[in-house]
Amino acid sequence: MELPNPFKRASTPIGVDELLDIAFRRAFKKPRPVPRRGDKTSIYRSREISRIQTVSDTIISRLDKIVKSFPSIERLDPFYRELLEVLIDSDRMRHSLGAVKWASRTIFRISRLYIARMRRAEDPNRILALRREVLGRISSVLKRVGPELDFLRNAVPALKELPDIDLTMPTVIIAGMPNTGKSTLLSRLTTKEPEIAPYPFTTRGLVMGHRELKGLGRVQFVDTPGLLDRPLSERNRIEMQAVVALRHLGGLILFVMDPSETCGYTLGEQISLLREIRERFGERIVVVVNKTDLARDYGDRFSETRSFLRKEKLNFIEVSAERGYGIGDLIEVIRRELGRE
Ligand SMILES: Nc1nc2c(ncn2[C@@H]2O[C@H](COP(=O)(O)OP(=O)(O)O)[C@@H](O)[C@H]2O)c(=O)[nH]1
Ligand SMILES: [Mg+2]
Repeated sequence: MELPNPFKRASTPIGVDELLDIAFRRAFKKPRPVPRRGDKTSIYRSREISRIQTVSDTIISRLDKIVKSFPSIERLDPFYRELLEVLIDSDRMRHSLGAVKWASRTIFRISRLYIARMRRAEDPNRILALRREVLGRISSVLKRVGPELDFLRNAVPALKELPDIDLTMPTVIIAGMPNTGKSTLLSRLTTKEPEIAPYPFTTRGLVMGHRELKGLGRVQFVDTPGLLDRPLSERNRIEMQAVVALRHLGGLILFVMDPSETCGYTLGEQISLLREIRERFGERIVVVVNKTDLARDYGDRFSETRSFLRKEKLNFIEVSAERGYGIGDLIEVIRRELGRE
């Protein structure tokens, strides 16, 4: 089953000041022509009413476009719904979209109310006063939802970048502590260009790469920054859901270890994450002992790692993702493991 990213078409809001600027410029710099019929006051009135309409139509259509461009969270596939919970605060997202909807409705209501009042007004000063008042009220409604628009503006780019997942495609999930070499390995194994901080907003997410494997066809490789690179016991309930969501993908886990500890984490810390992931994801794990190019400098820790992995009867392979050593063998192991379905 193909699961295209449901947020691909989500529209990124602009800031409140920018939106007001666009709406006011349209109304005042390039006003719609109004029929030059009737007395001076009615021409004046039509012009001012037309300005209110331009401002409110412009703002409302922008706000509605944002709301409509989001998929309904309730109807998302559970995989994306669970992922959303960790990538951003989905309650906050729901709240923000609700606030934007509220602003659109309120601006519609206020402008209608004032237009009716202006139609009844006979005195040009009164018409002008009403026009000023309604524009003030429209601005203040919009400013009230400024923080919500800002939240969405930050959230949307990360969501749009979520990969399309295919639940039927053979999948390899890459896990391991930060800086052990997961991204480097992903780009070695697939056509994926190495990505630097792909998610500036959340630092969490999924990075995908693909590769054809003989006998298996296209295989998807998923790097999981911020998801499978910290002790699971430090996760809250919602974060655990996302880890669980990854299990929907099934497949094989590559657990990357860095015995040199140049990643900044001790072997002990790496092993305890490995244990947790093994408990959650079962036995289909291949441990990738990375940075073998540093094995000469850190021989003891490489030996310690090997004897631990043998003792635990874990399937492992030694590589240097950076230099490309052992990658061909790793691909063979992956092919064999995935072929054992
Ligand atoms: N010496 C050495 N460094 C590596 C190797 N693989 C990755 N690195 C380095 O380790 C650091 C973290 O790598 P990265 O792929 O970003 O790790 P990630 O945080 O697990 O995705 C980078 O500076 C890489 O250049 C390797 O095989 N040998
Ligand atoms: Mg990385």
